[in-house]
Amino acid sequence: MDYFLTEEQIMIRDLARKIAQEKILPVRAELDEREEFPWPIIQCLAEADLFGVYLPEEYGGCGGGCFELCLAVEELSRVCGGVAVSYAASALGAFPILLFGNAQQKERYLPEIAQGKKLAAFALTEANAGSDAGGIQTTARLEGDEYVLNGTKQWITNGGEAHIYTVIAMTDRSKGSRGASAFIVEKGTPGFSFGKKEKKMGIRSSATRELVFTDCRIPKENLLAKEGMGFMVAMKTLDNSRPGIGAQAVGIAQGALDEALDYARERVQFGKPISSFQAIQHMMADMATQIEAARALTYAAARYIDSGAKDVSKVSAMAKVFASDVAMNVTTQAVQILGGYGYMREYPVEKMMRDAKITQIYEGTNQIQRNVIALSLIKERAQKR
Ligand code: COS
Repeated sequence: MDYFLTEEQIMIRDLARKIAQEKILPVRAELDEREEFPWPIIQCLAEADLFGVYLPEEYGGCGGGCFELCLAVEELSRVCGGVAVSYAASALGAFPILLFGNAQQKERYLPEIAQGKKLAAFALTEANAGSDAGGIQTTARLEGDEYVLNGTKQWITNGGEAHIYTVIAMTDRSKGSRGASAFIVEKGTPGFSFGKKEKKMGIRSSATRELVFTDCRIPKENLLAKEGMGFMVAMKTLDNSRPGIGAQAVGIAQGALDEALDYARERVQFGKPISSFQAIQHMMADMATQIEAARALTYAAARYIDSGAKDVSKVSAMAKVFASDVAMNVTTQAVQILGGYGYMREYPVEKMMRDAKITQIYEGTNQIQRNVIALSLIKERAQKR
């Protein structure tokens, strides 16, 4: 398919593909096995200017948007979902600053994120507030010129590795989700510490940790937008970043199909390559068709966001839900095509299947995405009448 990429977009895609092939492919199994954060690769992506593809030029970025970010995420994911999410989570952490930061906050934080000198992370989830994001318990109390943060965030991607954290905390619990606010917290701030690194099923080279705030004092200038806008900041951030999960899912699925095709062409049973059997051919045809549909929807969603459209929640959720379900299905089919070999760690498809699973869960479970889509449909219909 031709998605009519500009020269710059082709350059971004090809650069990410080259780094994925040359730097990530040789080490992905080892990173997965050792659950090791890919700092040398992060360095390489930074040197290639890939951390700034979605950021404005005035802050050291390349002037692209969600679409450019998706192109890079897809290529990295095609080889390793764990490395790709370590890269993408920095954008997730940067979106609240990009979308809601004032000029000083943007000038202070975005250039270092764009250069990949510092990673960012986004902290919303807590032990008792996952799908029910409005139920967060972490508090931020204004005392003089400082906010004092207390509470614990759970399962934060890039936790411990990132330097810049955008954190959602309650400034007025009595107001429910309207009492949440968003803050920037830097690593090294007294009272801000990290829990142990989580052991995960997939995306094992990425870092997932708790963030612990114990009377952590931050300057009041680190409030993003206004008090009470934190839930909105979080929702708009997720609206912008969910097509990135779609791109991650498309990449993982494409990587699995590539492996299945190579294997099916070489594997001989009953005297013929298994690619000559219609049962295998139909599986691969369905996999390829699903991937192309997921890619088209993801690209359309990202471009719609970049167009400046206001109500992007529905299409963003659609890209995430569809592509992640495709990734789970395609990677499972790839393991099936490789048979016993597919189940072995020696072949990459078992890792791809493990990596695919999280795309149906993080940045909002697929059940929540369906709620978002359904509520938008109902609202749109009501507005038309
Ligand atoms: N953009 C702007 N505003 C939004 C919004 C969006 N996408 N979604 C909701 N809001 C606003 C609503 O308009 C409402 O505003 P008012 O208080 O002014 O009426 C407010 O936010 C609360 O909305 P709602 O009542 O729909 O919130 P709920 O508590 O029912 O939760 C869901 C809505 C479930 C969609 C939300 O909690 C969610 O997205 N959960 C998943 C969170 C998630 O993705 N977690 C993953 C971890 S982060 S990596």
